[in-house]
Amino acid sequence: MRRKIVAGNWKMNGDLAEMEDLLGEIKNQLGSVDEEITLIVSPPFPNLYPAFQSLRETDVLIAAQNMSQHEKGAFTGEVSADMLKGVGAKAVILGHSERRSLYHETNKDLAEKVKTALNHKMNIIFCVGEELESRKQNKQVKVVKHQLEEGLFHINSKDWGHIIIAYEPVWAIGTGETASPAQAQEMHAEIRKMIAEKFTPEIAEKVSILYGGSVKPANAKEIFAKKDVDGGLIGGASLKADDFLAIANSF
Ligand code: G2H
Repeated sequence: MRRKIVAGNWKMNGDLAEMEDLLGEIKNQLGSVDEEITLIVSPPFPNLYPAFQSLRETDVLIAAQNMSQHEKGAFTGEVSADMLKGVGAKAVILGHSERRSLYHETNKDLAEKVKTALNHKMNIIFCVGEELESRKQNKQVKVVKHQLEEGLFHINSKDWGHIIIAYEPVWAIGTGETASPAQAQEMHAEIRKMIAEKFTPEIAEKVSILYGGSVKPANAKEIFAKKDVDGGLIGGASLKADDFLAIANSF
């Protein structure tokens, strides 16, 4: 059985006090969430360690939102895998569309980051997704395949245990637009097929593939009900404890 995961991507939101409030509310309601569900939160860099301290007694995992491909040295403004692990991050989100579009991260950069993260035995939430133009031209599968082939498929079969994939159609991110459950299922099944063909059907069957893009309590249930959707990467709605946990309870 695949791991069911609900991951909050907090993006650049919340100062320390606001985060402590949010985590306090999340912790108060953790008892309502099925033990089978893995919860992940992704605070901005300065809040990783306080989040780690706050969540010590819980099973909630902490992910960073980005990571350098370099180990150390003259890379102003960058943060290394060792540093992230040192402050309690067990995972990192790589290839989010905001990193790809606003900070020009290429598939080649991501391939390097993936290598570094795996060298440090970090878990990776690897994001893929097409822009509206590609969807209109019905090229979404081709685009996602290219992102996976260039950015992720160089890994060894043994490393798949560290990988979670997030399918986030760019046109559905923070826009209020959501892919229909059928559109999400169709792409998730395609991604699983790509992994089965490049690696093995067994590996493909085990990888958790999350959907991301305007997931909220009102639509999570029908999206998560799809066979190849194993949870969500949640932006805006993860900033409210009630919404985040309602989504976690939507399987
Ligand atoms: C997509 C998603 C989280 P939102 O970026 O990664 O954000 O749920 O706000 O669309």
